[in-house]
Amino acid sequence: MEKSHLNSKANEIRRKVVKMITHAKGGHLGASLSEADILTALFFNTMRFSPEGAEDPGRDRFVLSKGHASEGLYAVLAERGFFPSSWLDAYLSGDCPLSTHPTNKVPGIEVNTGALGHGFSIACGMALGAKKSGGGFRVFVLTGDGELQEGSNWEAAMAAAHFRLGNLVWIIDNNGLQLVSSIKDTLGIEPLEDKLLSFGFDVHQVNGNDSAAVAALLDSLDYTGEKPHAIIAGTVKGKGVSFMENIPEWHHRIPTEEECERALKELEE
Ligand SMILES: Cc1ncc(C[n+]2csc(CCOP(=O)(O)OP(=O)(O)O)c2C)c(N)n1
Ligand SMILES: [Mg+2]
Repeated sequence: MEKSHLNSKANEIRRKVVKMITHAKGGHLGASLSEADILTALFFNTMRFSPEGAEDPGRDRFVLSKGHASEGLYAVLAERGFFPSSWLDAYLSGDCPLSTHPTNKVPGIEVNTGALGHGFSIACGMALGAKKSGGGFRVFVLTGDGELQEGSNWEAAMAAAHFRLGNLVWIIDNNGLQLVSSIKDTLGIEPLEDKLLSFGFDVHQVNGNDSAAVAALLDSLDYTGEKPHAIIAGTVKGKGVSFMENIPEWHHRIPTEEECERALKELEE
């Protein structure tokens, strides 16, 4: 997809997320709106991964370590044709395979996530596997920023540098909020850039709510080098809906029908 179309595609993803969560009366709205542009850049621009090649051993891999934000990923996968859009309407109902957290029963999803702090380690293992087997694929992992309070991420970070995983990209959805409050008031993670540099990463900052900018950055990385990449993606939790942006309760509040309508209207503009 042309980079100039990515931002409107991300907005379309947001509309689907709002509808799914309102209809199902469950999910994590703020987190899915936060990540929409990053996922759009990955799945509509960067990754060599398509429904036809879903089993191809050389496909790029993606791990949504912040698995609670499953709705954004489901909407993107449906739009890319991994499964029918009707599944989004059935989210959380009956025997629909789409549950609150991602599982590999869903086409396009590689690993089960939701317990924070595991996805980055899994992604490191995948990237190491690609290097050892000569598989040549790249691995992209999206963690939250609050998620970085889990110590396992820092073990994974050490391993990524030690094993020179230049084919690994760690994207941090840096929205400043976690479940009920801000990260800085709970357990701060700053100075994040200095930490990542000292761990041996090739570090970049980007506006994570500008899908075209994320895509351009991902295109510019050297995936054949020795340094793993880390992207600090500045985002807003609840992005795109004025009355949800930066409001902690929208981590998992469910919109009323009226709020849903208002949100969809804002996302059309
Ligand atoms: C190990 C673990 N502890 C707690 C939770 C509950 N939980 C779900 S989302 C969340 C906050 C995550 O914040 P962040 O990583 O910043 O993601 P965001 O929603 O802001 O994108 C927590 C604590 C969990 N899923 N896993
Ligand atoms: Mg966060």
